[in-house]
Amino acid sequence: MRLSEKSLSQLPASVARPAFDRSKVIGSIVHLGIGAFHRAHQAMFTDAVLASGDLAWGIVGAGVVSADMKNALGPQDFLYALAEMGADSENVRVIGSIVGVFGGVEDADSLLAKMSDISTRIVSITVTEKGYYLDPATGKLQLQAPAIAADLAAPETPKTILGLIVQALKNRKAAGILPFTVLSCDNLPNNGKLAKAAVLAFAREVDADLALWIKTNVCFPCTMVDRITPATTDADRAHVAEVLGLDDAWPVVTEQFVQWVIEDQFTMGRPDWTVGGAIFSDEIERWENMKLRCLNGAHSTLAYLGQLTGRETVADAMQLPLITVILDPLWVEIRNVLDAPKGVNPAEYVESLKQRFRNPALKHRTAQIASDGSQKLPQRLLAPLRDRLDKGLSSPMIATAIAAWMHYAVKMAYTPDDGFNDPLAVDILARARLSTDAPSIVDHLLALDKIFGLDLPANADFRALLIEKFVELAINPTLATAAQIKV
Ligand code: CS2
Repeated sequence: MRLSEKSLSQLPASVARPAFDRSKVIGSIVHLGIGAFHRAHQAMFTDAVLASGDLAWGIVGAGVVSADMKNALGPQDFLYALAEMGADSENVRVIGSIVGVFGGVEDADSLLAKMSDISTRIVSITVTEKGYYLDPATGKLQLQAPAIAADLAAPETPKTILGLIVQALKNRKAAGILPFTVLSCDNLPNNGKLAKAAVLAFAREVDADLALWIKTNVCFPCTMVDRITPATTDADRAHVAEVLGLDDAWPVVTEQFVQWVIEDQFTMGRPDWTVGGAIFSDEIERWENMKLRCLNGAHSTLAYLGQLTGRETVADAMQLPLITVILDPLWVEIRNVLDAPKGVNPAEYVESLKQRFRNPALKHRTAQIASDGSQKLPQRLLAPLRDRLDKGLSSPMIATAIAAWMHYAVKMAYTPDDGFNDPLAVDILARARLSTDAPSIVDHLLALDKIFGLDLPANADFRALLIEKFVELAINPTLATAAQIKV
């Protein structure tokens, strides 16, 4: 039997479920990008708000590219199980904060209508780094990206998140309805500011007055989001079905740790997410930098080294002495230029990350984290690198991490069943194949200005260090780097 409103009563007593009247919940938050992360994170915080008795804040989700989530959750009244896994304990609960899901391009018209409606007070987003169509090095909107160009050619029938947000705001302005808040929940530094820059750049192309109105009237709070949430597997589905005694087409498996820090700027009010443990703070940039550099920076490093050592999951990669020998000093380099939030001890923060990465219950694939490197390296590793360069400090471990990404790219360039996911894949792989000589490979990849800007390739000391680390990794017998590389 399938999980649904009707079958809730059959769940074992150990499984917590919504105790509020879901039929009274108002869908006032539209969430764009309803994947596993959103359902492990924001939807859970919002579920706590509803459980506290405030039914004004339900979520209407949208799969921006596909209808898969709508098809999975629709038949189960949008309920799903959230399995929070620790090293030796687990907690499975049913979340009820999602009250509707739009699916992909075919629902774009109804999604736009909902976003234009006065009932929508917040539009939140998790579309990953590349979903903002910003150039990673310059932060400029990629007007030539096919999806953006298509939306600009037909702005009244938008398909991208930027087109949808701008057109919905245009409709609201015309109807005299207050604008919603745009709440970015992606792993980008100053995510609210970047979302604002992307929306304004798009709006300027459509209507200069509208752009000005958005600039003056719409809030784009920044947020720091954190919860390690691997993609759901069939094994997860089977496990959750066993615990529930019911089938759930798309449960979420996550860790027990969760953190959400939000800048408190909302145009039409907001739920009291603190009841679920969220923090409202005006130190958001510090929180974001600590998380992006310490957690995500190390995560990417582990993912590339894990891929080069044949370790499929983060927990497996954490067992390798080679990796911890690199990670520990990497964290020191990052921490030395970190401006941590008040009251947070970065050394303790890093210790807690080690525990989280070692969690054997999470099968977090290094291949998943290794994807989209071009979009991730700048904020995760290049930002602390630049801070160190400004202070005249050398960064051998950050250079090692970047060299590991380069080796991963070269390896994938020579792997016939290409599994290299990156919006810049074609360019990266072509450059990785241009030469077999180690220093030239580094030069060709370092010349990707969309990732490294113009400053890093021009820095002779950094270039030399990067080549040194690239060669070190190439001759390390525990790493399976591409055989073609000549050192
Ligand atoms: C990961 C993140 O896939 C990745 O790049 O580093 O998704 C990470 O698991 C989350 O940011 C943790 O909050």
